[in-house]
Amino acid sequence: MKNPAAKTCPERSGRIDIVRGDITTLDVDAIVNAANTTLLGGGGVDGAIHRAAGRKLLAECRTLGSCQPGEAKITRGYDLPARFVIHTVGPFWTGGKRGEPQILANCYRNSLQLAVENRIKTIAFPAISCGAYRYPIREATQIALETTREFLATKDKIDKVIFVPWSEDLCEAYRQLL
Ligand code: AR6
Repeated sequence: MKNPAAKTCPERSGRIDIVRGDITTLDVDAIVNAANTTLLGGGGVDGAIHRAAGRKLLAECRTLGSCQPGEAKITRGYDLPARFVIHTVGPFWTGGKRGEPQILANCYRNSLQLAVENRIKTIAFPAISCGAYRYPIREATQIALETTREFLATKDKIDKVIFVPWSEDLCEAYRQLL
């Protein structure tokens, strides 16, 4: 991985791994993008994924139309090591009373469901909504892990889910929950 901190935060629990680093470098079947409703790129992990995947990703995204918060859509990975990108739109945090927890849980559930439908066995998630959308880290990581564990408990089609924290704070939050 390009991030020098990538060697820290390796943690494992059953089919869930935590690997700190740059999600665009991961050789997995699919990486998840924390996108916005236009699906036409942005900053943060969205910008990094579009830069690494190349212009063809944007071209395919233009064919998809918009994506509502909590929904997920899939494209190819183009120049990424990952074969697919699953684009989902997290909630913007405004205090937690506007359905943010349910929307965030839907991001994970719908992304995992799309993975199963596309025979994806390994999938990596960034910390959806934990950057520009300002979701509190502790609450967000709890929803990420709970929703994923519930999903994996009922479906055995996915071999590995990797959470990819970018910061030490996120890394620590996942580690404590595992
Ligand atoms: N690999 C892994 N995680 C990363 C990477 C990377 N290469 N780059 C950033 N992160 P954000 P959001 C972390 O802002 O909060 C975009 O402009 C980052 O540190 O990317 O869902 C979209 O277009 C943070 O912990 O996504 C939307 O407009 C996490 O990824 C908006 O931002 C998510 O931060 C979405 O905001």
